[in-house]
Amino acid sequence: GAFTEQQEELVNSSWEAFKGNLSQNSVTFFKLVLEKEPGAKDLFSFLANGVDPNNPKMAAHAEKLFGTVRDAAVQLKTKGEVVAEAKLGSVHIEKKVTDPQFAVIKEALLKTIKEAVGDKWNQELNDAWEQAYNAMAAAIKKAMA
Ligand code: HEM
Ligand code: ISQ
Repeated sequence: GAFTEQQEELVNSSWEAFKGNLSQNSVTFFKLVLEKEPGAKDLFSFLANGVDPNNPKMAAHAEKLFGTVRDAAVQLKTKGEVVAEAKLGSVHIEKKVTDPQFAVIKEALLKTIKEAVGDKWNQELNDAWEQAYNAMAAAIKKAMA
């Protein structure tokens, strides 16, 4: 269905909550990713020695990922569809990213948002992030094809 202004606001406000505690939220996120996908440490050089909260690269990558999903929400609201930059296709081809990995990242992202917003979490908030993620994942896969 259509992506509403209210859904975009839900994503935007929780994106601010995510960034407000970026370091801790990044740790939460990467721990969840590694639990489900231990091989991720071979994809991201800064994970080689486990989750190090003091490594600025970890927070930078998490911010980039969550920010790109937030951008998907903006695109959905303003033009009703999501287009990924060509570079996003080539990066993920080069890293041989698979469909099951897209599902792992989604679950970890949704759980991290839930922790980041605390008692402001609700199903509508979750659905808005999930819709934005699904649309960006589809756009990246299209750019990979
Ligand atoms: C790189 C976003 C899914 C692994 C990137 C970059 C972005 C991004 C923005 C940086 C591209 C650049 O350098 O300009 C996303 C989004 C995803 C997604 C929005 C889902 C909707 C995945 C999945 C995996 C993955 C499922 C596999 C676990 C990687 C890797 C890099 C990368 C390994 C290169 C990191 C580096 O060494 O700099 N992604 N990604 N991505 N992504 Fe994703
Ligand atoms: C996928 N793409 C870009 C950045 C990421 C950070 C953490 C986990 C997965 C990612």
